[in-house]
Amino acid sequence: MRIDVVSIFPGYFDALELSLLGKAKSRGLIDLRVHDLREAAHDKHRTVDDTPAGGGAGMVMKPEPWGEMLDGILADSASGSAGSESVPDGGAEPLIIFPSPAGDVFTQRMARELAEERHLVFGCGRYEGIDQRVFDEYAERGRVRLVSIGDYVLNGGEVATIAMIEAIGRLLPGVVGNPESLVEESHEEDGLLEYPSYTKPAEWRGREVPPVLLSGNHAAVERWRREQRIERTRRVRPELLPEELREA
Ligand code: 6GU
Repeated sequence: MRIDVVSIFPGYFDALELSLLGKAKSRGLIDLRVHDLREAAHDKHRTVDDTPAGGGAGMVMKPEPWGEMLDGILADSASGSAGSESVPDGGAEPLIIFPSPAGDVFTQRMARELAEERHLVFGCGRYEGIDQRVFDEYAERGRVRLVSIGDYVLNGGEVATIAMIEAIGRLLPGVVGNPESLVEESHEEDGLLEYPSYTKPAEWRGREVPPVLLSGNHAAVERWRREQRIERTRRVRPELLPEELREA
């Protein structure tokens, strides 16, 4: 998958060099390109923001640098450098995602959908947001989505973008070594939260690993884990419980 990120703080994305995602990048599974929006601002001070039309607090991101940057990325994508060989939706045009608290909420389901894309472009806004005409322009020319990572406010789209890239990236073929570890976890398959995990030693500070996990009885272990998942979900996130597990 190709991923382009546009931001005035490209340094945020150094974090994606670490761990599993960094390895996926160096192995060529993820082609991540981070762009500094200021490279497309041509005045002496490389200005990317201005006062809001109609007045009010804060600053708004100017449309021209966004237009130049996104035009360049879209032209490059169309010229065929996004590696259409290895992805199911390899022929599709890029999807532009603007992280925004006003967007659709990002979920594991959305991560799975986005993992099918050939080319994602993340446009990270700062300040009070980006001039509306940027969204309108690219929605008219192609595919645009506003996406929120939850009901709280961040200072910009960078941290939200990192979260989304990590959730999407780990679903790409070959990124996670053991694909089985993708199946049993929270929000996957049946929508239940994860069961608690333990390792050695069998006793630590007087706290024991639940005996069933040391019993060697595989069926009993599976039963216990499922009960734990249901109990935890009922306690912490009752709204996630599937209909048939709800108590009247
Ligand atoms: Cl995607 N952006 C910002 N600025 N704040 C958020 C968010 C995104 N998602 C939740 N809060």
